[in-house]
Amino acid sequence: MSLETRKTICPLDCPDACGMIATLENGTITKVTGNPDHPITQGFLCHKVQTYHHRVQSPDRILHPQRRIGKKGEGKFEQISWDEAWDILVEQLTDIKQKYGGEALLPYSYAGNMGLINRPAGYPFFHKYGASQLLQTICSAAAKEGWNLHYGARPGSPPEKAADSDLIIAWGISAKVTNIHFMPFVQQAKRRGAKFIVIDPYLNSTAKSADAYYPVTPGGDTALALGMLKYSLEKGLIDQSFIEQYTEGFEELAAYLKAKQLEEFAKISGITVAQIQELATMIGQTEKTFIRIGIGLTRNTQGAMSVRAITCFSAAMGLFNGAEGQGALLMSNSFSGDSGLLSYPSLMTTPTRSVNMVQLGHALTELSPPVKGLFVYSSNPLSVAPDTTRVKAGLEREDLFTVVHEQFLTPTARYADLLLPATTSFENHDLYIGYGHFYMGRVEPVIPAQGEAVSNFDLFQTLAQKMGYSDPPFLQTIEERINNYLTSVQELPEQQKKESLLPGEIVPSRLIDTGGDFSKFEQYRFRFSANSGDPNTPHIPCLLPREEVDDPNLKSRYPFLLITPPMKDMLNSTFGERYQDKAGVLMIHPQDAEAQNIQEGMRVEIFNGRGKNIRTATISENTQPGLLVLEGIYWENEFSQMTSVNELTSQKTTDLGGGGTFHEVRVNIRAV
Ligand SMILES: Nc1nc2c(c(=O)[nH]1)N[C@H]1C(S)=C(S)[C@@H](COP(=O)(O)OP(=O)(O)OC[C@H]3O[C@@H](n4cnc5c(=O)[nH]c(N)nc54)[C@H](O)[C@@H]3O)O[C@H]1N2
Ligand SMILES: Nc1nc2c(c(=O)[nH]1)N[C@H]1C(S)=C(S)[C@@H](COP(=O)(O)OP(=O)(O)OC[C@H]3O[C@@H](n4cnc5c(=O)[nH]c(N)nc54)[C@H](O)[C@@H]3O)O[C@H]1N2
Ligand SMILES: [Mo]
Repeated sequence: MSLETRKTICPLDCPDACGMIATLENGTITKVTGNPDHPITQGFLCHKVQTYHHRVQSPDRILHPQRRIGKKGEGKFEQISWDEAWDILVEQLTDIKQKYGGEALLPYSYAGNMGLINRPAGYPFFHKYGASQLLQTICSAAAKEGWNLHYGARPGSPPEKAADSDLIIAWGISAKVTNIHFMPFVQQAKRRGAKFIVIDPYLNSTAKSADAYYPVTPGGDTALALGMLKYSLEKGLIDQSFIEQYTEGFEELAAYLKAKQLEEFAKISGITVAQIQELATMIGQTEKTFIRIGIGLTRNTQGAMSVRAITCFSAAMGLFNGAEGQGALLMSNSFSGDSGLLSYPSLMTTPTRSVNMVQLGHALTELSPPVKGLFVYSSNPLSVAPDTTRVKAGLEREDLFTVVHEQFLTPTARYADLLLPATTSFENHDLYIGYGHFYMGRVEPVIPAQGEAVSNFDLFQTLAQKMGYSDPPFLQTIEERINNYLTSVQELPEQQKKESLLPGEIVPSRLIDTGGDFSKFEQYRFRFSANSGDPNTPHIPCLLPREEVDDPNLKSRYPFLLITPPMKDMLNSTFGERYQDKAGVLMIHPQDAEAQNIQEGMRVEIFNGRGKNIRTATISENTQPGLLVLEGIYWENEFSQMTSVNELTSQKTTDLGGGGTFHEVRVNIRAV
């Protein structure tokens, strides 16, 4: 028997981007474990990825090109050869372009595979073709805009710093679910006596392990951060010398805070005045404070504002001296290679229209001139995009040509006219970085491509050639694209910059040494200048109403607030294939359950004007009265009566960045 191990990296959309070791027995992967040499992975993997090889080698994988033979959505296909698939693609794409123009084709992709090369691999092709451009805003766009407005594009603090902290705050992040490799640093700090605090609308699994938990109202973080800052200002807890030395524009914010009552901030945040005072005092008195900011708190119509308020609060408290145990981490921003060397925007001869991916429902049903071709890869929009009733109405259109490049028969894939087999990351060459840490790694295939599956890179290189495109980017091999890109990555250690990163290697960003020290960057701006952004954006963080939650009409019809955070054993809708016999759980407070006559284990319909989702009730004090929690993006299945969570969410976007508002939803419920 031949036994060998190979190093790879987890491709999933998670801050941790773990180093993995795959064990092969006679060419079959029998085990995957965490790479002990990866400084963040530290030898362990999350529960869902410990069996990642079962997904890679699953008998349910799509391994051959297929053509639809049933009705759209029925999921009936017949196997065809790649030659036939290429013929259909070239014919349809040429026809769409000739009849309606390039913009009638809409590419739709996100982060099924975070590989730096494979993730944007379709871009050169779609630029050359002249397709509509997809604004990839669904996840972190609001977080990024909120951070950059005052900070500039500077990195976050390395997570390792939290190990030396005396106070760690997980703010809008369920680290035990979505960033578990942050937790060992928390545990290390706790062993030294540090306190761990969670700020979240519900008592999630991370909050259960915290020393204190503050149940903020969804979207109430701006009020909480500003309330704390007002109190700190009054009590002299702010860091005056840091403000003078490294920041500008504090006066306007201070004047705004002075003119308001603490009670107003308390009411909007859902946190009592006493708790605001307690939390602000604790932070003010603990020099080594580390704030881990989540993307979760940005998924509402004041989401970027929340990030702005939290970063302004952090800066005023002087959390950025670069001192030991001190800092804030939203996203690491630890490598900044030239993305043009991956996406080649220069191939676009005339600028084409942009479509926000959050508004796919609108794009497929109302956009004019209409979308005639949809090319989906590395995403499952019928599960993950908001307002999926509209998405489905679009996918059902007989005059829409839909291509889906996938590993599994997802709800979206069932609507494909042409279904193409995608490799998994274990079959690819690629580069990975983690958005919650400061390391980059390179991988080569662990196993050969399964069946007739092709990587995103190979799909689009071949398609370009079939379409007769011969520009240099379409002639590159994957190694050439990787090495070419690496030359542009300034943050690589000198040796790798000169000699290129080797497969299996994991290296730190040079930015890790800055450790979140603000003196190394430009001034921090409490007041951003209107010249540098949208004139409607307030210059300082401030209280504004939220579109759906504060709408009086919706309030009377849909009395419950809903948030839709991740489930531990799924990654967005990835692994949905494992849970096709589950509708998922609705978490409801005992008071609400009683008022609505809902008992534990009952089937409940959660509904609003957009759609519905059927789930099983679990009655729990872990949520607040009036707040429902639906964890997990389960695929629509017979147990949920073919409904799914994103029928309930809206196409409204965040205040900045055009992001998704998945945690700002009004609904009602009834037992079914
Ligand atoms: N197991 C698992 N891990 C994942 C994912 C997954 O689906 N499953 N998804 C991955 C992806 S793509 C991403 S972007 C990250 C996201 O990971 P996070 O940054 O953790 O963001 P969310 O998971 O959306 O929400 C985190 C927490 O924010 C809370 N929250 C919601 N609204 C608010 C609010 O207004 N204020 C505050 N303070 N908290 C709020 C939610 O209740 C939840 O507990 O996780 C990644 N990791
Ligand atoms: N209600 C609600 N909705 C949400 C969220 C939420 O918190 N609540 N979170 C949002 C967030 S943060 C995000 S990032 C989005 C995520 O949205 P998506 O990026 O669409 O995420 P996934 O559901 O993981 O779907 C990825 C798909 O890509 C496929 N895939 C994996 N690797 C490859 C590959 O190499 N090539 C190809 N062609 N396919 C591949 C997988 O099989 C999977 O079906 O969802 C958003 N939707
Ligand atoms: Mo995400």
